[in-house]
Amino acid sequence: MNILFTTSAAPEKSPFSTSEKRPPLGLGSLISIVRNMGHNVFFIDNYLKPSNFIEQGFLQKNNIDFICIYLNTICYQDSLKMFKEIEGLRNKGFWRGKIVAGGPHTSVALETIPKFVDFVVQGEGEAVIINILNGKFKQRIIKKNFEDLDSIPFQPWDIFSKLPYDFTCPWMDIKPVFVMNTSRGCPFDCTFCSVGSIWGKQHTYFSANRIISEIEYLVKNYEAKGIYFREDNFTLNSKRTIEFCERLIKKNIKISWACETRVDNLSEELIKLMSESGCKAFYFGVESGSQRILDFLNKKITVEQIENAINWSKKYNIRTYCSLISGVPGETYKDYLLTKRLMHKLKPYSCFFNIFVGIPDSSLYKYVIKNNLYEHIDDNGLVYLSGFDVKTRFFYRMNSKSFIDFDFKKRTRYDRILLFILFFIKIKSFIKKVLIKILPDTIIKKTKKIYN
Ligand code: B12
Ligand code: SF4
Repeated sequence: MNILFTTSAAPEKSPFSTSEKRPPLGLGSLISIVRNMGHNVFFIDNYLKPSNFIEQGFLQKNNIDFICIYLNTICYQDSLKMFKEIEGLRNKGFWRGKIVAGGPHTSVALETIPKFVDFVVQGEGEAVIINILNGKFKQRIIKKNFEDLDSIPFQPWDIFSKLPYDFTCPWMDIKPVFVMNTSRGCPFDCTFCSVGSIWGKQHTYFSANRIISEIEYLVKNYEAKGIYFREDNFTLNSKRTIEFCERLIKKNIKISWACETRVDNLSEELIKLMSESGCKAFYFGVESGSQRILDFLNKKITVEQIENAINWSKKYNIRTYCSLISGVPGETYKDYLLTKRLMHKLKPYSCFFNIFVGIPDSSLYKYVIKNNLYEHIDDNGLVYLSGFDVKTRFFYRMNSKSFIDFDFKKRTRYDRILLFILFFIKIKSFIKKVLIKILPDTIIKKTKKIYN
């Protein structure tokens, strides 16, 4: 059979960055499984590069039997457009194949998926994809967990490596860096995160051996210099982390690697071992330097754990990136200052403030809706709190219209302080500009010397 796997294009405006283009690893697993069964696979990544393949008759020309689409909430408007175009073809009798939808959006907003979509897969696709293609499923909505992650074939790197994905990692000065995802599910329940409702609390993972085999394959066939573990929490299972590092060292595999992790499951001893095995960077979900906000987010970490993790990482030459959040309900300017001061004190390699936007099905989302704390909900169901526009100007130095077409009006006390600071910054730069214009060059040079 001819099977097409595809993704949806990113919207023109989005409160989440859509500029990082990496191979879609979930679809990758399914592509490899379907190929191994002898089917003919096609792949179009509209997120990487939008195409109007449906209009151009791709489905008819290639006799596609099944179109398998990855859905996420941010890109869902484009998915809807695709669905409607495909159904249009079917109604006119131009195409007779089936539509299969999967990906995070199927778990968080099932009700938004049109009834004419033939199969909707929630959660993992590995255990069900073959039976869907074989016509063994009679029900439309399917959910079946998959335990044996080690049995998943390697990613279709032959396809992915030829496409213009980002094969770098911002914290490693090497190339090519390949992304891997080696675990699923998270036992934590951070209120702003929707991973729990997509994957559940059960944590399943590739064994250290399975990860190392794919790394060896990437080194041998694609001259991989680095691996970036782009997943929720690479180090959740410490036993696996230790085994992974020890094997890399024992097998003398010279690869640099980076991972996303939490500050609470790292000890100095473990960081030392990770560094010895080639670990070069950590992406930490730090979120805040205010214990009050960390507790409100149910992050289950302490400021002390943040300090320890960053200081130990520095000691063993591991770069740290801290992902921060601002604009959650009840946050004050003082909370922001605590975060800012913590970052100044710890000096991570880099850090970035993300402005809170509620993702459907997360507990904070439900809390915001229940207590009517939002000022706007967009077409995808994302919720925006008052002052979103002030915070985009303050944290991103951008107008909120670059992210969402909406006029925010209400202000919290925190917003008013940020507005005052923005005003002060504007005045300062205005005075600077005027002084540069009116003062003679010699004085400006002298003042610059003094200040430098
Ligand atoms: C790594 C990652 C990225 C990477 C790589 C993305 C990628 N496409 O692989 C980058 C940085 C590029 C990225 C970008 C974005 N991401 Co992201 N990302 C993740 C992360 C941490 C892991 C993704 C992953 O590899 N999962 C493992 C694989 C195995 O799972 P999977 O991709 O979901 O696929 C499985 C199933 O969903 C299913 N399936 C998927 N598609 C299909 C299709 C069919 C037909 C079938 C049958 C089954 C099926 O089967 C697959 C195998 O089991 C997740 C969090 C998470 N734990 O999932 C967030 C996550 C998926 N991202 C999210 C978001 C919002 C985005 C962005 C929209 C914005 C952003 N910058 O964050 C973009 C969109 C990119 C895109 N095209 O999808 C959200 C999605 C929420 C939602 N409700 O949709 C998540 C859940 C994180 C969160 N904030 O909650 N992301
Ligand atoms: S933010 Fe990370 S640790 Fe918290 S629930 Fe989400 S995936 Fe788990």
